[in-house]
Amino acid sequence: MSYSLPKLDYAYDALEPVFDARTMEIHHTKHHQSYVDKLNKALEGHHDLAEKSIEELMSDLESIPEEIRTAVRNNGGGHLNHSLWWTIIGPEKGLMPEGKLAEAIDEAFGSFDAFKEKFEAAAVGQFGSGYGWLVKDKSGKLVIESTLNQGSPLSDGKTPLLTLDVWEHAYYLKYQNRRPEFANQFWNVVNWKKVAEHFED
Ligand code: MN3
Repeated sequence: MSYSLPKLDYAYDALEPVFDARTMEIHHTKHHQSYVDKLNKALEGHHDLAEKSIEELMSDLESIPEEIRTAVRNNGGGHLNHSLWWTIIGPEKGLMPEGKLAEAIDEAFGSFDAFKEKFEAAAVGQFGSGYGWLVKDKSGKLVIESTLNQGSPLSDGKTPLLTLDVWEHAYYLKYQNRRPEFANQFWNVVNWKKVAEHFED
């Protein structure tokens, strides 16, 4: 068994004008594919590990043999993080959190606007490449954090709900150095229905 690139539920141009089609296509078919290929390569000869789901693999990095652990952390993280990323964005514009998720956001951050401000600050402020996150911690509390490179909160025992990829490959063609504008535009394409599913899991 080996890992494979997930299909998207929408066309590459479906998120225009927020995310341009060219960026979406390169991001999916080149960047994400490359993480999948390098992960499969790293796991050649480790069939027991390659049988695991990507979530299982990344939630127990300590059990990965040391000689391939860095490759799995980087490329398994790349596969896991992008697999989540494609699901929490979508063509339905202007969605908002609802129900229990909306209540939990208000409770943790005071308001939806306060949450957005804090999340954007975490994502925009991540030095170099990485991600901003909304996660559910072990006690079920909502927390905002950022990770470097392809680090995943799942490897720290947290449940990722929402993420913003702030690697330059995610925005440079359209936004160049304007990461704050990209982060602000991101809210227009968040698929809050999917975020709620991850929250309720
Ligand atoms: Mn990316």
